[in-house]
Amino acid sequence: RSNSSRIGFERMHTYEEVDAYLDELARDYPNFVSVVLGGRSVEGRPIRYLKISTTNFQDTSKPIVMMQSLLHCREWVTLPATLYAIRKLVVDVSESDLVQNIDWIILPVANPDGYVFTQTDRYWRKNRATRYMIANRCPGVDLNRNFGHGWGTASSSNPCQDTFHGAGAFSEPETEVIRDIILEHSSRMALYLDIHSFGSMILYGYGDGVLPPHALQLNLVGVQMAQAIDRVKWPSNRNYIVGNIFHVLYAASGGASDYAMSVAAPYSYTYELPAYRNSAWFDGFLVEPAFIEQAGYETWEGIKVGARAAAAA
Ligand code: ING
Ligand code: ZN
Repeated sequence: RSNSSRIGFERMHTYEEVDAYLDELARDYPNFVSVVLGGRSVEGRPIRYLKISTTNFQDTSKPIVMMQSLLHCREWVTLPATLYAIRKLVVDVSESDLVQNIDWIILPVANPDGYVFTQTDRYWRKNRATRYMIANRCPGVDLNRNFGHGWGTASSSNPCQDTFHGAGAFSEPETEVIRDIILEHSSRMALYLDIHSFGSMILYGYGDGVLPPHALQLNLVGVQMAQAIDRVKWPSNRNYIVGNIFHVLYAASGGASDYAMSVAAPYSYTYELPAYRNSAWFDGFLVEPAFIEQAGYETWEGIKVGARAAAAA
């Protein structure tokens, strides 16, 4: 029977492979996993996500954990981190409390057009919107500047920039899909994780430096997640930093995790996974095959801690 554990961690996987894998999981675990078509990308690709639940999302007393990867398509290592979590939750069921007590929503490829494009243009970050082009140049909107919290206040209005924010909040179909998932489940979304790379950080809102009233709890759980990750790393690599987006990184508006926190999830983080190389700066986006599984394993340690803390809160 089940073949679906065959998506491995010895190499990266394409959009098509991941999409097929979601169908396999839904077929092999029909009472546990379903695939939902959230919408379509600018170029028409399906944006599909998994719902994982022992009670078919019917038990409205359960908290929900949502996670997504590849909103920025060059951040390839974020995909195996998400696939690893799926494996642990669905195939291995190594931590049964996490599926008994929590419903999960997992969106592995949040920017499918961009991810396909990075097969030939490796450092592309944005989506592939063409309607803002100037003299046939500069496609793309930064999807992590296109969400509705503080939109346009710390981002670029220049389509040629990597932080171009688009025509308005949720002007892009890719962010609309995520917004609709968050709003549909806002009453019980306990934790939202937007997985990026790189920098070894666990970041919380808001991107303008304003802290929410529960910032101390956000920081505390973030530190617990970071410690759990660092515990499984080589001592020389114990380097996770936890803090507010603005205070530890830079000002940024319209981010996904800010939006999720403002309307739904009390615990909402942007993960910056580590760079698994350290020569040139841009090398941090490249992924050494030997580190793919390690990235999944480390990240999962943090996800477990965050999920349990948020579900118990
Ligand atoms: N970093 C994030 C970026 O979009 C971030 C940092 C986090 C911004 C949360 C806004 C909100 O710039 C990467 N590596 O993409
Ligand atoms: Zn990113």
